[in-house]
Amino acid sequence: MSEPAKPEPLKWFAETLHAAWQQRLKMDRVLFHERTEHQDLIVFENDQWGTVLALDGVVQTTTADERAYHEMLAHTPIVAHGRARSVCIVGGGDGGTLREVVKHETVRRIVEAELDPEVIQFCKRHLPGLSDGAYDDERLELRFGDAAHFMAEEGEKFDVILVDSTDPIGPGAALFTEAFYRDCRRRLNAGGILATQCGVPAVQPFELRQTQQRQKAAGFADVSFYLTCVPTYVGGYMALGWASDDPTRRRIRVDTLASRPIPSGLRHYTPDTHVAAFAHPPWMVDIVDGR
Ligand code: AG3
Repeated sequence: MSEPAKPEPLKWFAETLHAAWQQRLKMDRVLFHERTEHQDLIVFENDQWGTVLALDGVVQTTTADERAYHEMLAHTPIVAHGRARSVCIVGGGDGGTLREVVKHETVRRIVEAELDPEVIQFCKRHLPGLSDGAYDDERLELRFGDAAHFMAEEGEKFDVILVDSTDPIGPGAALFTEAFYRDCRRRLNAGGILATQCGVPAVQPFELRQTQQRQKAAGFADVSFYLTCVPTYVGGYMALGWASDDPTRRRIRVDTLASRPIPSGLRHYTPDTHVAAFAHPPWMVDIVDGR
């Protein structure tokens, strides 16, 4: 009698982001795994979260929960601005942020500064729903290479700058410095808004505290943050930094927001979730104030 075939051992992706807490996702099928010149990229399928993209051992996005991140990162500042014509996306090579930005017809020009051209290529191929054709948009100009260098150039100004970065480990660290925020401020038009990925406060309190301090040090008159919740960014709320020289942009009333053009078919962003995102639990205020 022949031996029954042994079941394949289960393969798990174990995230390496936190020292004392780890999430694991079963890799039902690996679609792509490569070490590029810049980073280790993997895309796999998972029954719970759909297609998962991880860079250097950290989950960057999943097709099941990415809207909570991309919609809030993009629409909150664009709708608060009210007449954004030019938007710069720093990072964001998976195309999710770009997909949301192109939904705004008032936006005439989009520049995306991405380190790694390979990320865009393989995301288009393996996670096509993330960019959903947005890389073909005529308003877009792609700039490859170090986005911190790009921001440091003397160049055009934008109404909104969205920093869709990794955490401040490896190449992403340059996008969390005071110098970088200073350059962003210089590259904003009057009334412009900078929004930045600032980590999950419960497990990365230093990331929120430091980015708030540095954005203030960079000279912005109004520095704050807003919240979303992305299940595969473990630890609860995720913080998105908000910096502008115009404090009124952060305090737009819900009915004013609702009277503005808002793309249809959104799954997470509404004028109500926009306003609610600026409600800060006291423990987060303490993190920012260093208590
Ligand atoms: N970049 C943000 C990843 C944050 C991971 N951090 C964490 N889980 N604490 C996402 C890129 C999506 N376009």
